[in-house]
Amino acid sequence: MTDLLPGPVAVAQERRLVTEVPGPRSRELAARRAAAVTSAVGSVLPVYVERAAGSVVVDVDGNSFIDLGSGIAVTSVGHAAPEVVAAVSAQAAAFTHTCFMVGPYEGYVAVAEELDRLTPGNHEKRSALFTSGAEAVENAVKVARVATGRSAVVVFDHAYHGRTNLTMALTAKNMPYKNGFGPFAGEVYRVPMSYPFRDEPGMTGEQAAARALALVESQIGADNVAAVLIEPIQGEGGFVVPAPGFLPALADWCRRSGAVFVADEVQTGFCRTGAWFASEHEGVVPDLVATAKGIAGGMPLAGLTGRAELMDAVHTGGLGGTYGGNPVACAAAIASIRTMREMDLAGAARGIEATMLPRLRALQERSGVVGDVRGRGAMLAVELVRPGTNEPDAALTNAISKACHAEGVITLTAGTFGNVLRFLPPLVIGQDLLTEALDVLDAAFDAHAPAR
Ligand code: PLZ
Repeated sequence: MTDLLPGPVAVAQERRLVTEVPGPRSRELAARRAAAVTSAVGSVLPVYVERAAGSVVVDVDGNSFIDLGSGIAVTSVGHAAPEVVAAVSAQAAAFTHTCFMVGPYEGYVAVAEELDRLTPGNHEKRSALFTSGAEAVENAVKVARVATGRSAVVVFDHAYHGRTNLTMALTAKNMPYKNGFGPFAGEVYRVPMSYPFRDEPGMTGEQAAARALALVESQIGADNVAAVLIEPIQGEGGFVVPAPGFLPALADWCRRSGAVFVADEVQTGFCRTGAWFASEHEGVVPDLVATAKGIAGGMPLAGLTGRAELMDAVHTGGLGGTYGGNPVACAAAIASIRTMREMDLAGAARGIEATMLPRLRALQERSGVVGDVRGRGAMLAVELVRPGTNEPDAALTNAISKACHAEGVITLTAGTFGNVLRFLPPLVIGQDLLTEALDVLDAAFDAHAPAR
C-alpha cells in the first residue's frame, strides 16, 4: 500500500517509471521550449512536471520521481502541502495583491512576528519582506551600510548569494553565475572560507577565522567593514560546513569591530539543518538574518530580520518593492511555519540525517570516489574525487546524478568544482521512500564507480 496524499489529484508516494526518461510528452515540450525559451536558462531534469505532492514529482508522461532536491530546498513541508494549498486558496480568493506599501495587511505583520520570534537571539527585532533570496541579501547590505556608515562587505570563497548585480559580486563562482555580466558592484572583499576537506588537515575553526580576519584587517581595515556576510553552511558552493569555532570567531570579531554579522540562511533556514536556523548549531546570534526558500512552501517570499536598531536605522520608505511580502506568499509562509512547528520538521530533518549519513558513509567505504561526506540534518552531500586524491571529479558527479534521474530519483549537484552531489529531501519524506532513493543512489555509484 502506498500513501495517497490528498489534493486535487492524489499523488501516490512511490517511484514509478512508465516510459523511458524523458518520455514522449516531455520530449515534445523540450522541442517547444527550444523554440521559445532562451537557452540561457537551464534545467536539471529532462522531464516536464505535471503535478507533485509530498516527496513525489510526477511528469507529463506519468513517471513518478522521488524528490531529493525540494526545488533547491524550497518545498521543505512537501510539495503541495495540504495546509499550504488551503491557505493559498483562501488568501487568493480574499485578495491577491495590494502592495504592502500601498495597503498593508495582517499576513505581512504575522510573518514578521514569526521571523522576529524564530530567528536566533532574544533581542528586540524587526523584519522586512521581499520576494527572492537575492533581494533579502541585497537589503542586508543596504541596512548594514546605513546603520554603520561604512561600505565594505566581507564575503567568502565558495559563497553563493544570488544573481542580481550586487549579489553576483558577493557570489564567488564565475561560471555560470558571473561570466561576462560585469562590471560588478564595488566594496566587496573575498576572504578564505573554512573548508575542512580542502584546508590543511587539522586546521581549527579559530585558525581559519584568524586567516580570514588577518586579511580583512590588513587589506580593508576593521573600521571600514559594514558587514561580514556568510552562509552558516554553504549551499551552491558545495554544502561546505565550516570547522567548529569559525562562525563564533567571525561573530565575535564583528561585535568587537562594530561590523554587522549577517547570516545568509536562505538555503539553511526553516528546519533544513535540524534546527530552525543553522546558526543555532554553534550558538551564533547574527545581527541580521536573510531568509527565503523554505519559508513559504514554494511561494516566492524572502525576509530580512535583525536587531531593531539596525533595521530601523533606515529612513522610512528606504526598503520595499511592489511584491515584497505578497499576501498569498505570506499566507503560505504562515501555513508552512505552523506545519513545521506542529510536525516538528526540525526533528524530522535530524531523522533524515540519521538515516542518510550511515548510508553515505558506507558508500564512501565501498567506493574510492567519495572524498568527503558532510552536512547537517536534511542538507547532506558527498564530494567526489579521483580515487586516492582530492582532485574534483565533476564528470563523474554529473554522470551519477543523471543516472539517478533516469531511475526516478531527483538529485542535484553543487560545488565550486561541480563535484558535489547534494541531498535536500522534503522534510516530510517517508522512511521507505528515502531508503529506496538511497538504493537507487547506491546502484548509480556501482554502475559508474565500481567498488574498490
Ligand atoms: N543565498 C544561500 O542558496 C539561492 C540558486 C539557484 P534566490 N540558491 C539557489 C540558481 O542557480 O539560481 C540562494 C542561496 C543562498 C541566496 C540565494 C538566492 O536566492 O531566491 O534564488 O534569489
